Amino acid sequence: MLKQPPRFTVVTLFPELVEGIAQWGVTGRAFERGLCQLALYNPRDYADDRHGTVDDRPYGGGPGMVMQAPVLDRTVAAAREGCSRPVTVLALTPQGRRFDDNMAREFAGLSEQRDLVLIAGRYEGFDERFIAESVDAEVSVGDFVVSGGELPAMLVLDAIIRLLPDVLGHHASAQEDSFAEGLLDYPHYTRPEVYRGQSVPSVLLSGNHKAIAEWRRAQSLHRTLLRRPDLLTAAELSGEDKALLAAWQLALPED
Ligand code: 9D3
Repeated sequence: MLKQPPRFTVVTLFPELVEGIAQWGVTGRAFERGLCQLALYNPRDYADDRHGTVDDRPYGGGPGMVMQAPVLDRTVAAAREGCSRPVTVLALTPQGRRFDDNMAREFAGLSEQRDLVLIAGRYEGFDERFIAESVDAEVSVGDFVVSGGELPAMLVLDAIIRLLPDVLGHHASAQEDSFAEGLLDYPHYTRPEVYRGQSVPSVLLSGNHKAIAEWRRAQSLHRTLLRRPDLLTAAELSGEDKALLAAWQLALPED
C-alpha cells in the first residue's frame, strides 16, 4: 500500500493569505513534491444567508463580533469529509496551549495517522459552543496579540511540515538536531572576510574542523547563557559544556 501524505486543512476567511504556505520556500517545495496536501475552507461559503454572514454581536454586550457556531460547525464538517483519515481539529486562539518545538514534533508524528484541521479566527473569537462541539485543542503561538488566526496557523504548519520525513535534506535535518538539543545557534559568517572593519573569527579560516566544532559549541552555550538561560535546564549538556558554563557563570552579574 502506498502511504498517503498528511492533509492539512485550514478553515479561514482569508484563504488567499494562507495559500502562500504552499507556494514559497521549503514548505512550498514540500507541497509541490506531494509530501503533504493543503485544503482551504472558507466559512463564508457555509453561511446560510445571501450576505455570507459568519459573525454576530456578543451576548452580554461588549466590543467586536463573535464567529457563529453553526456556520463554523458546517465548515468543519465539510473539511472532515474532504479528509480520508481521522481528523484532529485545532483552533488557533490566544487562550490555547502555547505552541513549541515539542508540540510541532507531536503533531508531525500524529500526521502519520491523522489529518489536521486548523481553524483560524477573526474578530473577537469563536462562540464557545463551537469549541466544545468541534475542536479537540486550542493552540496559541505566544503572549502577543495578532489580528487573526491565519499567521498563527501558517506558523504552526511551517514548523510541522519542516519535521515531516524527506522535507529537509540530510544536511539541514542534522542542523535541526542542534535546535532539538535546546541551544541557540552559533554565529555565521560568509564572504567578505573583512566587512566594515570586522574580521571573520580566525578559527573559521583555520581548516581545523575539531577546533571549529568546539568554537561553535562554545558560542552556542555562551549565547544561550546570556540570552536564554531558561533553555539550559532542558538542554542536553556534556561534562565539558557544564564546565564551560560554570566558568562563565562566575563572571555573570547577579540580579
Ligand atoms: C481583548 C481580548 N483579546 C484576546 C487577547 C481579543 C482578541 C485579540 C486578537 C481575540 C482574538 C485575536 C486574534 N488572535 C488570534 O486569533 C490568535 C493568536 C494571538 O493573537 N496571539 C497568539 N496566538 C494566537 S493564535 C490565534
